[in-house]
Amino acid sequence: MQNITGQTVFLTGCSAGIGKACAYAFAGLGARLILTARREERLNEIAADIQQKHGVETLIRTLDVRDKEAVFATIEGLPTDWQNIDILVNNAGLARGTDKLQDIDPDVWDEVLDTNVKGLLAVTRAIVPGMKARGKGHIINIGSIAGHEAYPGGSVYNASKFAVDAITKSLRMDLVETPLRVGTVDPGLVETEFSMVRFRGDADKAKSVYKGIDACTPDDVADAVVYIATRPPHVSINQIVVMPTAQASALVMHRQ
Ligand code: NDP
Ligand code: 8X3
Repeated sequence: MQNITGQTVFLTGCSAGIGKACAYAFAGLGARLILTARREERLNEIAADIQQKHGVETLIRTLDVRDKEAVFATIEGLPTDWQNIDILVNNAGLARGTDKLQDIDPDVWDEVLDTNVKGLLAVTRAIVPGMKARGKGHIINIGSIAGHEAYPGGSVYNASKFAVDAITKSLRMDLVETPLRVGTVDPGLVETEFSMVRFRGDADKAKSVYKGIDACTPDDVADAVVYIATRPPHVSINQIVVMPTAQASALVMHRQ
């Protein structure tokens, strides 16, 4: 296992769920963290708790990844001692509803694709040139089983996560002549705020997604992310699929 103490990790969407768990997991290994998301108050609470528990340095930036000008300005404007980002975790993302394509409000296409795809592109575009110049860097994207298999009512979210898979593979090729590494962690069901967001606060609907299933936790996914980040420099873990034991594919699961 590679020591990543003192390395700088830039995380998107770490005010909740998987991103938040990744922040704690990296802090536990002594990394310094740039914590980003839209909800500043949550970031403040998380940063304070992380500093208290792990004593690592943190920097907070409120950031909507859909705003590419803000993405570029935020990353360009980082204090000098935070500019050398070693690890990027592209985690910010969401789904909205499970409507059939013919019934989806077109604004939903923009929200989901602008976040999951164009947001990831913007953050990556802003950070990779510096990594390349320094000859050091690791990009870890959070994809999904929804990027491996389409399912009914998944058109837009599926498209976004298939795109994450394609971007990951293509970027790995674009960087093959460099020491940089690119990987994805692609989870199945993980119990987070994801379904509350997907179903716009309908708690019963959100709960039913995980009913009778011992779903993965955000920590299970963070565990895979730090595994990828702590391999020796000549080893690239390109993809990890993390599923609950009771889930065999996007739609095949055993509910108690
Ligand atoms: P949560 O809803 O719990 O967390 C999502 C995070 O993304 C929040 O911190 C939110 O922060 C942030 N976010 C959303 N939109 C934006 C935006 N425009 N700009 C910046 N940050 C944003 O969901 P998860 O933790 O489950 O989701 C994390 C990732 O994991 C997503 O990419 C999701 O697609 C993926 N995933 C989730 C699975 C699951 O079953 N939960 C399974 C497979 C993949 P804020 O609102 O403060 O901006
Ligand atoms: C989230 C998992 O199966 O709800 O990416 O699409 S799923």
